[in-house]
Amino acid sequence: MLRKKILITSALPYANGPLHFGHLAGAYLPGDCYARFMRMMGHDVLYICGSDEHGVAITLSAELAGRSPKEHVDLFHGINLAFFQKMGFSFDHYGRTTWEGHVKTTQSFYEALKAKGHIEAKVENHLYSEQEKKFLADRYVVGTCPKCGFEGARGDECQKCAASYEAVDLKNPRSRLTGSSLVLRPSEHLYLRFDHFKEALFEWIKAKKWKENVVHFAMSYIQDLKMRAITRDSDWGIPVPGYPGKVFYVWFDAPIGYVSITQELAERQGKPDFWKEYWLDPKTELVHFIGKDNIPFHAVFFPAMLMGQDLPYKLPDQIPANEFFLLEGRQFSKSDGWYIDLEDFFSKYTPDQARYAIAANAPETADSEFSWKDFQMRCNTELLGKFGNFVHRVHVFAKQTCGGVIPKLGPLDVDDTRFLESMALLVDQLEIAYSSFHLRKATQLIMELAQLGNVYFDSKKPWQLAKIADQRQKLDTVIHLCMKCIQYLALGSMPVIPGTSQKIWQKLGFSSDLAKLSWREVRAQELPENQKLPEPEIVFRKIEDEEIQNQIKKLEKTMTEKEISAPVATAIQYEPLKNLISFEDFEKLDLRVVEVLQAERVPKSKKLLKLLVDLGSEKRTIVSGIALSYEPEKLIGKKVLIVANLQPATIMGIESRGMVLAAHQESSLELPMLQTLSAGSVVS
Ligand code: B3M
Ligand code: ZN
Repeated sequence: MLRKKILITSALPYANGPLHFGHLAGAYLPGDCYARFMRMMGHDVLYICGSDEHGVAITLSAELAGRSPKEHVDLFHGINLAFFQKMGFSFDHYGRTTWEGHVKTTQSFYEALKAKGHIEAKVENHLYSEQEKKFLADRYVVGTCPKCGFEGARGDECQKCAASYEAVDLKNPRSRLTGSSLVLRPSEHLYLRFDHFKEALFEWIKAKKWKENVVHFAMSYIQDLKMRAITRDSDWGIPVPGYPGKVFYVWFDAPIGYVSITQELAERQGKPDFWKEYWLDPKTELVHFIGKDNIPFHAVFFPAMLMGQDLPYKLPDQIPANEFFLLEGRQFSKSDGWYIDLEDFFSKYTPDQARYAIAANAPETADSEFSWKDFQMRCNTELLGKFGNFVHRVHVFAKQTCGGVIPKLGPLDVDDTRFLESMALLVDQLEIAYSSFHLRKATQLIMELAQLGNVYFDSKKPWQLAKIADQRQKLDTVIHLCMKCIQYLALGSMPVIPGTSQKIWQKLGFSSDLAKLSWREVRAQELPENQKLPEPEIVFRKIEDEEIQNQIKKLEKTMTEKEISAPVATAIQYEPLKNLISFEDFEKLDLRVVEVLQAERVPKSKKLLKLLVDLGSEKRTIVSGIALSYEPEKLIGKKVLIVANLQPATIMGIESRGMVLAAHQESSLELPMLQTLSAGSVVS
């Protein structure tokens, strides 16, 4: 068999928050299973992944969390790496794009593109915050939707009418963090002439036998391929040579991370040129595992960047892109409480149970989901009921009736031969499934193999044979063949449930590390007769209904407690009207006009402003949750309304005496203001 060089990548996750099962199903678990299988097939596999640590998604959430970007990515790089380790991932290297060597590689990609005339500078208007003294990226901007007039519209698309636009098209654009209004300012940016690669990309993709959705997506992108800005105004990212204050756009540097992470590995191994053996060898097979939202970057933009290099970089050979993986029908979302607490999960269940349940539902052709009931079924009916029980009953039987060793294989009858042939056929099919990225199919085949073993065992009734003296040879043969089935189960399940597969391999009396053995050799290997068997042990435990109900209850509680984010284009949700009150009740309220004398942000709070207000007769401090909509300076001298006779309350250590009245609609907020009357006027 030809030994191939296979360079496998899984999309570099943003070090921006904890990863969850939803991520694993698309770009990660399929990649790990493929890498594990290909290694066992004897190929020279290099599996690369790491943290994507630049970009606006990082700076924005770092800012919201009150951390520096560096602190933020350090934190989540650590958390995500630990998660991958817990889940048994077999990356050859899990690097990060803040590695210092990544700067040089990214800049050299740029220099090569520039030298070949693929880079162009262009001046355009961008949104600038005079208060923050910087240009703001889309995600930092809110404003009024140019289509529907919704006032709290995001910088790139309107969450109310789903229109998508450029941030500069928003009316009344404001900073999402400070509320300050923004102005248009010209700024020069560098553009990569992707259009130069249109023909080459077209010819290249045409010859590819990729998944239909990938080809389709890529081709439609190419039709309208334009130049795209590859620089941003920011101080967090890879500096653009000769352009102070600018960094490369995260999607420019992130895929180059695949290369630089390989380079870092090479350096660590003391063979600095080792990376070239993969990236620059035309015989390497390059496989990118990604989620469907990353298709254009891996099938079009990054290949164009590679085509524009002097070095003969490998272009991807396969891009197995998967769909999305939901939790009980909704997107995983920690902030909405719609998630699985992983610490709790791993205190009860094993990584292999999770790997199997995710693989069995892998979102290969359509979105799929993790559901607790399905998880229970996969674990109880399949892993335990079919797989675990078979292994266990055969083992216990061999211990009790075959002297605790692998019994001898005697002459075969028709059933035995058929059993052997059917097993071999399933192993063949498993090879095909793993090689062709059909992980779901692989899990089905594993269960078919286990079921085949169960049916054979039952039909041979070894417990009856054991009672008849002259059936010894027959009995030994049956148990030997059942152990053969366990051997195949260990082999066939290694890529998906490596921990369990190693365990059952050892239960056959082997001490070798199965993952390091050759698939073909293990497959062809005769079971060593009389090999001593260790003590039997249960590999999967039953999951009780109650546990699952508790998990579902936890989620349902979230549903009722939290308002789960409504679908995009729904109508305004009006607050229900409150119960009637008497005039006397109303008269109890003391509403006043006050003038704002001072206003400042409350430290460590994004929402709160501390106001000093004048009621005419006295001055007071009021803490008000309006900082997302009003910048403090803009309020000074303004006359707003307050409830003056509300009991004082201490908010973030500040005594607040009164409450500012504000009108709300979804995430927008506006203060009613008076023009003529003076402070102290009564509202009734
Ligand atoms: N970090 C986006 C994502 O996690 C991005 C992938 C980079 S792959 C080079 O979906
Ligand atoms: Zn809109």
